[in-house]
Amino acid sequence: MAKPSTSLTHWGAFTADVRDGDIASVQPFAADADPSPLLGNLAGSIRHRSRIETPAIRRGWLEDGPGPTSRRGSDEFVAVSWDELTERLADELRRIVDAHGNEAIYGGSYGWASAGRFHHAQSQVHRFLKLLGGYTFSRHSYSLGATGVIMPRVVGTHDDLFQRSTAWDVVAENTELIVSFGGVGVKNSAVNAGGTTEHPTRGALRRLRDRGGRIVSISPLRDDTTGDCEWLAPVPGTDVAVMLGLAHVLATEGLADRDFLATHCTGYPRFERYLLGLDDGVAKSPGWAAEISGLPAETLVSLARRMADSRTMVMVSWSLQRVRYGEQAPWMGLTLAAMLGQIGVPGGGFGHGYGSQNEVGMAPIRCRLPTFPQGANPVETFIPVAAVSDMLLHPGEQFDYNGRTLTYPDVKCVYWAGGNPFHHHQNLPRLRRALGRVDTVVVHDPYWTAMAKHADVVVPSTTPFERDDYSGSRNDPRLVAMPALAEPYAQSRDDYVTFAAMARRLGFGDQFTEGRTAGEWLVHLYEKWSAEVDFEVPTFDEFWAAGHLVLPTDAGLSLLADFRADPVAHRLATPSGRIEIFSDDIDGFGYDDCAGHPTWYEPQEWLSGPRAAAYPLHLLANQPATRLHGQLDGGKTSLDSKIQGREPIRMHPDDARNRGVSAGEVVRVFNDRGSCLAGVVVDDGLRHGVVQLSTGAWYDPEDPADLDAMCVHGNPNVLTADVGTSSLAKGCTGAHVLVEVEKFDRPLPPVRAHEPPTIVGRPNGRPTVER
Ligand SMILES: Nc1nc2c(c(=O)[nH]1)N[C@H]1C(S)=C(S)[C@@H](COP(=O)(O)OP(=O)(O)OC[C@H]3O[C@@H](n4cnc5c(=O)[nH]c(N)nc54)[C@H](O)[C@@H]3O)O[C@H]1N2
Ligand SMILES: Nc1nc2c(c(=O)[nH]1)N[C@H]1C(S)=C(S)[C@@H](COP(=O)(O)OP(=O)(O)OC[C@H]3O[C@@H](n4cnc5c(=O)[nH]c(N)nc54)[C@H](O)[C@@H]3O)O[C@H]1N2
Ligand SMILES: [Mo]
Repeated sequence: MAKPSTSLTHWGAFTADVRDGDIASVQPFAADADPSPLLGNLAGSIRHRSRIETPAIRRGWLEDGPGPTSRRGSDEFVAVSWDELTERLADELRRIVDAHGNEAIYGGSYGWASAGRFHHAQSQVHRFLKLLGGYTFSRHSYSLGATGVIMPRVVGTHDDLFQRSTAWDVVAENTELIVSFGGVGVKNSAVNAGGTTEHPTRGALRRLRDRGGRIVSISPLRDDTTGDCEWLAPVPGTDVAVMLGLAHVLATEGLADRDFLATHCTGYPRFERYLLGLDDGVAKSPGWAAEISGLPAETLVSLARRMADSRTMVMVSWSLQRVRYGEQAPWMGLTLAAMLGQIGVPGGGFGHGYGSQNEVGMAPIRCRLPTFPQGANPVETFIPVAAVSDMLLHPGEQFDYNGRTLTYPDVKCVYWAGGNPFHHHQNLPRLRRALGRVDTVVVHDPYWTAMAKHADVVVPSTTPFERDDYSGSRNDPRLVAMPALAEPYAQSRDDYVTFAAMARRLGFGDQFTEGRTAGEWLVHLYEKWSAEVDFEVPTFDEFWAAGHLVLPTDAGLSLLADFRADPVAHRLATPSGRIEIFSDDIDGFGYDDCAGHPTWYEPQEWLSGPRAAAYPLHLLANQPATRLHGQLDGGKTSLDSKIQGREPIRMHPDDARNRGVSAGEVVRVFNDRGSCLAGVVVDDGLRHGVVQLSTGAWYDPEDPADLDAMCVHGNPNVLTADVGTSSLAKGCTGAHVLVEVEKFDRPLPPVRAHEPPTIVGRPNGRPTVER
C-alpha cells in the first residue's frame, strides 16, 4: 500500500512513495528550487542487497579471540544473536578498559552518518563511550583539516567563515566580480551536514550574471563552476602562486588598500618583503606565477587590475586546503582579499566554500538545534583526525601539532559508528595494515561497506528511514520531521538501542537512557529546546503533524561587517585582534612547512615535481557528483554514471589518445602505493595532464587477502598519500595525487563491492544466513 511521507537527507528534503518496505520513488520538497540529483539514490536503499541483515562476528575473532591479524577484510563472518553480540562486545570493551585504560579505545569515529539529530551516530557513540569512561578522540574534519587550525589563528574563527558568510542574496545583488579558486557550483552545494531544504547556488549565480556580474573560475575543471564563466585552468596545486602573482600587481601598482591593511591587519609589511622578494631575491611577480601555474602573466596582471577596480569577492573552495601545505591557500586568499580592502563590504571580500557546501551563503538560524547531549570525555588524548593510520602504526611516538608536541596512544580497539574510513582515509593499503595492529575493530553501519567487511564485530544499524527523528542544520531555515517510512530491515536496530543494551550490561544503562525510549527522547529534546528559544514554537505534536517548522534566520549578512565598521569594538579572536597576515605564534613554532606568513611551497604531488616523471598525470580525487561520499554507491544516480561497473575517470582527449585509450574502456590507474580500475570518459573540460576520479566507489580488492590488491571498482584512496598538510594542522591531503593510466587488457574482474561477505553458520547449529 502506498504511503506518502516526508523526510530529510544531507542533500535535500523529499516525499517518498513507500511500497513493500522500501522507498519506491521520491519527489523533492516543494520549496526547494533546485533539488539535488542525489535524491535519485534513495529508491531501493532500504532493502538493498548490501544491507547488513544480522549481527555478525568475524570468524577468526570468534575462534582465536581478539588480537592483531592480517585477516581483517578477507575473513568470513558468523551470524550471531543480538544477545550474544551485546554480551561479547560489552565484555571486550570492559576487558580493554581494565587491561589498557580508556585511552586504548579510539572512538574518533569520523564520518557523516545520516541527517537526524537524535539518531546521529556520532552523538550516540560518543555519549556511550564517554559514559564508559572515555576514549581517544579526533579533532577537526577531513573537510576542513587545514582551515580548522590556520583560520582561528589568523582570522579568529573558522565556523563564522561559513555560518556567518556573506549571504547569497548580498552576492547576487552587489558583487561585480567573483574570482573563484576551485570553482563555485552546484555539484558540492547539493549537500549540507544535518540536511538542507533549499539549494540557492544556481539561482544566485544566475541573478548575479543577469545584473552584469562576472565570474572568473580558476580551476583545472571547467564544470567546477555552474554556468557561464571565464575559465582559467592552472596546473593543480598552484593557486597560492597565482594569488601571490595577483597580490604582487596590487602591491606594485598602488592598488593595495594600505589603510585597511594598517587598521584591520597586522604583519602586512613582513609579508610584503616576501612578496617583493626583498629577502630571498625572488619577486612573486605575475611572471613568476605564470611559470609555476601555466596561466599567462598578462592574464594575471589584467585580472588583478579588474579585481582592484570592481566589487570583488575572492572565493576559495575547501578542496584547496585538502592538499599538502593546505593551510596556505585559505590564508593567502584572505590576504589577497585584505589587500583589496573589501572585507566586510556587501558583496566584496572573502568567501571560503561557496560551492563546497550549501551552508556557505545561506542565512544562519537564530537558535541552536535540539541535540542529543553527549556529556564530557574524561580522556584528553586526541589526534588530528587524518592521523588515524599514523596513530595505529606508531603507538608511543611523538608528533608536532599546532604548536604542541603530542604522543600517539597505544590503541587496542577501534570503534566506528557512522563513518567509513575506507571511503575517507588515504593510502588504503596502509590503513589495512594499521587496522591489523589492534585487538578489536567494531563497526556499526546499515551497509556492508569495506569498513564493515574489515571489522571483527559488525553491528547492523537502521537507516534514517526506519526510525522517527528530526533534523536541521545551522544554516537552513527548517527543522524537518523524519517519521519512519518503513519497518527496520531484517534484524537491523537503531544505534541507540544497541548502545542502551550494552550500557545496561556494563552497568550504566540508566545514565545512558535516562529512562527514555527513543520516542520519548525526541519529545523531551524538542520540549527542552522550545523552552530555551526566544520565539514561539508549536507543540511537538503540532510540529510532527505539520512535517516541518520554519525557524528565524539572520538574513543579509556580510562576512566581518562588524569588524570592518569597528575593529576595536569587534576585535577578532586573534592575538592582535586583527587579521594576521603575519602570525608571530606560527612563526614561533619554527615549522619548515608552515611559516609565519602565507608562503608558496612546492608540493610533492604535482606535475612539475620529480614524481611526475613516473606518474605524469595529476589526479583530482574530488567529491562525487553522483552521491554523498560512499553513501548509497549502489543507488541509481551513482550506478548510472559507472562504466562497465567501474567509477568514471575523466581524461583530456590528448591524454587518452597518447595512451591509446578511448571513452567507455576500462583502465588501470596506478602509482607506487596502489592501483585501481576505472572507466574512461573523455572530456576537453579538463586541463591536459589532469584526470579526475571522484571518491566514493566502495573499495573492492581483487584478492581481499592481499593487502596491496588492486581495487577493481575505482576507489582513488588506494593511490593517495597518507601525509598531513603540515606540522601545524596535519589535515587530510586526499584531493591530489600523481598517477599513470594504462589500458586494462586482462579479462575484467567482477565488481563485488556491493555484495555481502560470506556469512557462515555456526558449528552448534544456531540460526545462520547462507549466501
Ligand atoms: N581522496 C580523498 N578522500 C577524501 C576526500 C577527498 O576529497 N579526497 N574528502 C574527505 C571528506 S571532505 C570527507 S567529509 C570524508 C567523508 O567520509 P565519511 O563521512 O566517512 O563517508 P560516508 O560515506 O559519508 O560514511 C558515512 C557512513 O555512515 C553510515 N551511516 C549512515 N547512517 C548511519 C546511522 O544511522 N548509523 C550508523 N551506524 N551508520 C550510518 C553510512 O552507511 C556510511 O557508510 O571523506 C574524505 N576523504
Ligand atoms: N555531490 C556531493 N557534494 C558534496 C560532497 C559529496 O560527497 N558529494 N561532499 C561534501 C563534503 S563532506 C565536503 S567537505 C565538500 C567539499 O567541497 P570541496 O572540497 O570544495 O570539493 P571537491 O569536489 O573536493 O573540490 C572542488 C573542486 O576543486 C577543484 N580543485 C581541486 N584541486 C584544485 C586546485 O589545486 N586548484 C584549483 N583551483 N581547483 C582545484 C576540483 O576540480 C574540484 O572539482 O563537498 C560537500 N559536497
Ligand atoms: Mo567533508
